[in-house]
Amino acid sequence: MHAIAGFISLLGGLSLAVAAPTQDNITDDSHFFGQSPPVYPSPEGTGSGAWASAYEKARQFVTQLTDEEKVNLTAGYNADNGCSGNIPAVPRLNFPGICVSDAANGLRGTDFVNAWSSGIHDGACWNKTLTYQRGLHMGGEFHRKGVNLLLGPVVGPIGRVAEGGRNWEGFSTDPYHSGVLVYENVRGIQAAGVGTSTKHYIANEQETNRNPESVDGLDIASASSNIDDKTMHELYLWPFQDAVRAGSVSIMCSYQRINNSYGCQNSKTLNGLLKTELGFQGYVVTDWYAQHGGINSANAGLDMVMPHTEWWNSNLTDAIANGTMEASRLDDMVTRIVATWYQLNQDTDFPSPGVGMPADVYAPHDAVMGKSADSKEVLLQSAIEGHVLVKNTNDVLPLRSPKLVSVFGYDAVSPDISLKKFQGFSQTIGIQKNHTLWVGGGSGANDPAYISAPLDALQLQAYEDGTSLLWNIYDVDPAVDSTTDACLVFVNSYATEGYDRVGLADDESDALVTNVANKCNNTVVIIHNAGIRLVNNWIDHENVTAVMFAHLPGQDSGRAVVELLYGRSNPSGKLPYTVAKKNEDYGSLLRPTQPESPYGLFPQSDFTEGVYIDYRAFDQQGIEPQFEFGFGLSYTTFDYSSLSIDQINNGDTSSYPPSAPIVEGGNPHLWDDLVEVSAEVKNSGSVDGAEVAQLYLGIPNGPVRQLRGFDKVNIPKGESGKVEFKLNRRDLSTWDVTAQQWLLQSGTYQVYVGRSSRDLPLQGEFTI
Ligand SMILES: *[C@@H]1O[C@H](CO)[C@@H](O)[C@H](O)[C@H]1NC(C)=O
Ligand SMILES: *[C@@H]1O[C@H](CO)[C@@H](O)[C@H](O)[C@H]1NC(C)=O
Ligand SMILES: *[C@@H]1O[C@H](CO)[C@@H](O)[C@H](O)[C@H]1NC(C)=O
Ligand SMILES: *[C@@H]1O[C@H](CO)[C@@H](O)[C@H](O)[C@H]1NC(C)=O
Ligand SMILES: *[C@@H]1O[C@H](CO)[C@@H](O)[C@H](O)[C@H]1NC(C)=O
Ligand SMILES: *[C@@H]1O[C@H](CO)[C@@H](O)[C@H](O)[C@H]1NC(C)=O
Ligand SMILES: *[C@@H]1O[C@H](CO)[C@@H](O)[C@H](O)[C@H]1NC(C)=O
Ligand SMILES: *[C@@H]1O[C@H](CO)[C@@H](O)[C@H](O)[C@H]1NC(C)=O
Ligand SMILES: CC(=O)N[C@H]1CO[C@H](CO)[C@@H](O)[C@@H]1O
Repeated sequence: MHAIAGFISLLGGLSLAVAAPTQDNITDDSHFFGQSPPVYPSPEGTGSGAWASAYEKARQFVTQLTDEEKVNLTAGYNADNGCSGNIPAVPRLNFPGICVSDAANGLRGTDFVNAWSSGIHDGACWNKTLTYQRGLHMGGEFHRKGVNLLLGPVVGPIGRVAEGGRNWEGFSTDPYHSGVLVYENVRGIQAAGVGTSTKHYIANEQETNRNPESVDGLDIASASSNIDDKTMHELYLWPFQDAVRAGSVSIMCSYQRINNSYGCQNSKTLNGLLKTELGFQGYVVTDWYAQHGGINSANAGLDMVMPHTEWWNSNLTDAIANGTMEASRLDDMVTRIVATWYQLNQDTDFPSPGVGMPADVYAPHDAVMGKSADSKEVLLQSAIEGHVLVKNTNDVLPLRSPKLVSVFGYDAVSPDISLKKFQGFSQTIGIQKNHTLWVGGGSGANDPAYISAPLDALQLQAYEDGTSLLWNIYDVDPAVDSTTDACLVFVNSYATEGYDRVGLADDESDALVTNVANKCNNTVVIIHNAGIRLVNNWIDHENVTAVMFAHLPGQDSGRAVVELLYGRSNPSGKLPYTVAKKNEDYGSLLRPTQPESPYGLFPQSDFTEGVYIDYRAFDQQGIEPQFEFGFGLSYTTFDYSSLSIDQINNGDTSSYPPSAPIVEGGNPHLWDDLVEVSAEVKNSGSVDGAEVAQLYLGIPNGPVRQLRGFDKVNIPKGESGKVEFKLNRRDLSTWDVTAQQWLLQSGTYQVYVGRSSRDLPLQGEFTI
């Protein structure tokens, strides 16, 4: 039955059913993948561990509900407020309803909130404490605005496709890095009493054909991400596992299909991987309008539909009456939803859903303060630490009391932000040409309380220290004053939900950089980049002396970059992706999969590269990158020594994890620490700084190197610090398809510790 679920829903989900496709269009034998195997019934939430009390209260609550009330709790409705979605109240039982809203980098579409740094920027910080703090403070804003559930964080897309339009919303192209940060972020946000809906589950790796569409009367399904089980576990599912372990109360299912079955009705990914293997206790909510099936989707493990449903409503109770659905499934859906409300203490300590958030921000409304003065430091620190310095010839940076600084480029100035709900859904030339880029576009955009644009912050600096400034924002070939000490060129690289990027560089920005460099022997390039930005057209120009990837810092953008340019802060960010020397180096993963022409009714995206994306692919194929994953410069230097490796597994080298009841995150023994590694890092330069020490592991039969640890430490000049890494059972294991388990590999594990994925001065090994 499940084998044709995707097919049935496709027909039902689209308005124009012309030239009905046959089953053959799905099970094309030339594809090595079949369909997602059926996994039924949907596992009920058990209320294990930390959920016990919340489940007890939720079960009690659910016994008091009528059928209509139960059905109401499973789907959104239009509440005429500024929330991205709403669940109606049950006034009879003092349940006020639920407000859910975007985004993972600040509350979108309202006032009195901060625009935080985006996922890619947070990833570039490599600072676990900061990721937690950023989450905690941002979560506080959602709480004060009565938002029960924050629609984030993002760990899918992870960044398989270099031009992917939403890669900037996630932390990193590495599953371990992404997993560590999503864990901290979920815990931080939820510590503020606001739920997280970690998204987009799963393998939502391109925007092209993410949704079904109708072309010339033919219905084209969304792209299918076809992934083998090993790759699924070791790459795409990995960070979701960390999010579930952190207690993420919700998971958002994705638009596209997995092995030909839609993300929100795929019983293998929802009932199987998420609810059985990972022991997920919260609820699965659709991405907006991502429901394509009725009772099928409920039976496959979907719990809530947004923003509303044309499929469920009384059909759920009809289906129970005629035997197509179990009553216990509906009770489980509602129990999971209500349990999260109790789990986050939203029953006792929560403002009215969406308070002070009118649907139209220009309609009369009360001023409800989301932001808080005590967030200032974290907001600025998270903006600063995500900048990555990649070139600094002869230490031209930091600037040392310059008499004249010239500023160039459209990205230096502030935008017009009078229009709330900034979305910028357009992608034609690859840049935001009229203003600085602090965030990408689409539902992941955010609304700043103010913007510190680079030129604004430089003006303040000039006022403070007597620097003279010249600026020319819109000329592509500006004149340069010959007495200029430094030419700062600000450009950007845009990306938005809804579109994959049109390229990894653009001609106009490259021309601007080259034109300035031809006239100015100290050209410093700062790029606000929503994803990978190639620099090969000018990186070797002798006058391009310094380059900074500034990512998407949020509203403190200009202030942060000036702190760094003037040396009051020392750059400490590292790239969470690989910058290639040329497009072709990304191979078939440069661009999204396109449907076959003229009409591929069921576009197929085969993930045949396995786990070999980003640096794993460059390492495997021996391709020299321009700037490797994990790379970033500082104003000081760090020396590595004294590698120490200790096996602390007490002789337990069984390749299987000890069996244990599944808790959130899966088998709890996967988190048993088995090996401890440490090293000494000395700050050998002349200023204080912070280093992100990285540990890469060569697992027998696996990729050459995979990130399995990082430790960011502040080290004063001349001093040394210890960096420590703990490797748990999952870190050392590979997914065994036959055993359906994470298994340790017997053999020699290579251990590398250093500054980036390719600058690894310390090497050792251990054997299992
Ligand atoms: C997808 O198909 C592959 C190949 O048959 C299989 O290994 C994998 O488990 C399937 N995954 C899902 C989610 O259906
Ligand atoms: C269900 O929700 C709707 C709003 O969509 C509301 O009008 C209706 O009264 C609710 N029904 C019950 C029984 O609470
Ligand atoms: C029940 O589902 C059908 C599609 O199968 C839909 O047309 C109908 O509107 C649904 N009924 C309700 C009450 O939502
Ligand atoms: C049972 O009810 C559901 C919802 O109305 C409907 O989609 C389905 O076709 C019905 N099945 C049978 C066997 O009547
Ligand atoms: C920049 O602003 C001008 C004037 O408002 C507008 O015509 C142009 O389309 C904008 N360019 C971009 C790339 O947004
Ligand atoms: C570098 O800048 C100087 C002006 O400071 C200019 O004379 C020279 O031609 C530039 N070099 C190149 C390669 O363009
Ligand atoms: C640029 O040229 C000026 C004048 O020749 C020289 O004083 C200065 O050191 C040069 N700057 C750099 C960064 O090479
Ligand atoms: C990490 O972030 C925290 C919180 O903002 C900050 O106090 C700390 O200095 C940062 N650590 C490093 C090594 O940069
Ligand atoms: C549009 C399209 O590709 N349709 C194909 C679906 O499968 C049948 C049977 O294999 C073909 O005849 C159609 O051409």
